[in-house]
Amino acid sequence: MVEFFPDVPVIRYEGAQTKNQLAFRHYNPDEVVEGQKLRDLLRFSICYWHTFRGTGSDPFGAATLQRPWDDGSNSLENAVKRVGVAFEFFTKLGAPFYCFHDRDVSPEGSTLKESHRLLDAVAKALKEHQTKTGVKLLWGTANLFSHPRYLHGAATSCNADVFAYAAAQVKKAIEVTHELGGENYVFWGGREGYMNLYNTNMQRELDRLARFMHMAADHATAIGFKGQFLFEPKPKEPTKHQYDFDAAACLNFLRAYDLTDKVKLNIETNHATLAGHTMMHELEYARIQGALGSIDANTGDLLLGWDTDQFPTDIYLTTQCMLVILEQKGIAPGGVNFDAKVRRESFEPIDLFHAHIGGMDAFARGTKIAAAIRKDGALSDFVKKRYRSYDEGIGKKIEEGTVSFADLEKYMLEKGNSAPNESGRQELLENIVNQYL
Ligand code: XLS
Ligand code: NI
Ligand code: NI
Repeated sequence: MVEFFPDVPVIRYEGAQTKNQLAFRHYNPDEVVEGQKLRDLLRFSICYWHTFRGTGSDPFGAATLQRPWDDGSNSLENAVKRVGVAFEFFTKLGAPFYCFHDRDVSPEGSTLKESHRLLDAVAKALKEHQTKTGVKLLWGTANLFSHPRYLHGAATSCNADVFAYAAAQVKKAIEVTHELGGENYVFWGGREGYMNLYNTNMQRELDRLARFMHMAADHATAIGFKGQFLFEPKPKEPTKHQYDFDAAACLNFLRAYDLTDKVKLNIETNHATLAGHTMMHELEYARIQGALGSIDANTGDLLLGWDTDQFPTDIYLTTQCMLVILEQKGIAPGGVNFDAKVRRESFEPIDLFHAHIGGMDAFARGTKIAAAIRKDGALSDFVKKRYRSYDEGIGKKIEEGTVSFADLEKYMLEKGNSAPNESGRQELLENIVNQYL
């Protein structure tokens, strides 16, 4: 068998002291944290688009990531060859899952029929490699944003034929995801938003987006696909405003259109920060509503301010993610998908390994730190105590909904004044978190 990364061995856990840069220092897949092996808790996934189709081009410059295995063509042969490269990569990294868009694994044909045929051919190769390696599909999705036909959007396009085309593409993508045993299916809006409200009927666009999702859910039921549907928030880019702006906007949309029992959220760090939130905020907001389905692990650059999709190496970030994820006992059937790309300056294939090793180690480390904080109740004890006035007396009655404004007025007139406040202790808690890092 041809090896595409002949100089890279299978990446193993060697512990924090190792000098080997092609080893894990913190990610030991068999290590048990809060009753689960890290492998099962983190469910790492590699994304096909950045890792195997990323070119390093940016608005100012051409591709820099010329891969030795890729002839740069759009041929089926080239696409099938890439599958072999991808599975060698997944296997060497020990990543249990991967994700793709239809058009990153297989080329767009000159007709829809041809595109379907090409996707089927590549899916066959994907399935063979899945069977051979045991690597599984975390989620599939459809690219409804690259082709010029989607310039006004897909499900929200003003052109009904484009809606129909997108529906046909998603129907096929769900079928292929099902065929490959995919555990989830993602909707990321791409161009589902607007550039200018003067030419936009927002009501019709939102109605169409909801109709599209209901049709997708109906099709999943019809073919027996039981995977989880995920909606991925992103506030802007490429459009000025995307309808899937943030977790709160997505949940409002899902609730308004009766989709909450069919669709959960896939939360991405760089999208959270583009929306002016922290990742922890977005995760926590989704979690408390029972909607945290999966994460796209990456990070942005706060000085650049666009969706740079960098690999997550910040231990505070991964600790905060894992505080939320451990609180809901893991992320399955979702996972931690590295929707991240190497910089255009990091153009050698080996950089793909360094990038993923760093991300996996950062998450493993964040997991252990978060578990230690949780074990000691270092934050939760404080928070519990902070809200204790609602555990009894008048607070309890407020929570139970058994008092009215009139009752509270009477209570306060009798009491005269509210109990004194206590310190929020933010600085102390920040110090405490640092003690675990
Ligand atoms: C782009 C999105 C995309 C989705 C899948 O910003 O993150 O990659 O994850 O369509
Ligand atoms: Ni993403
Ligand atoms: Ni992104």
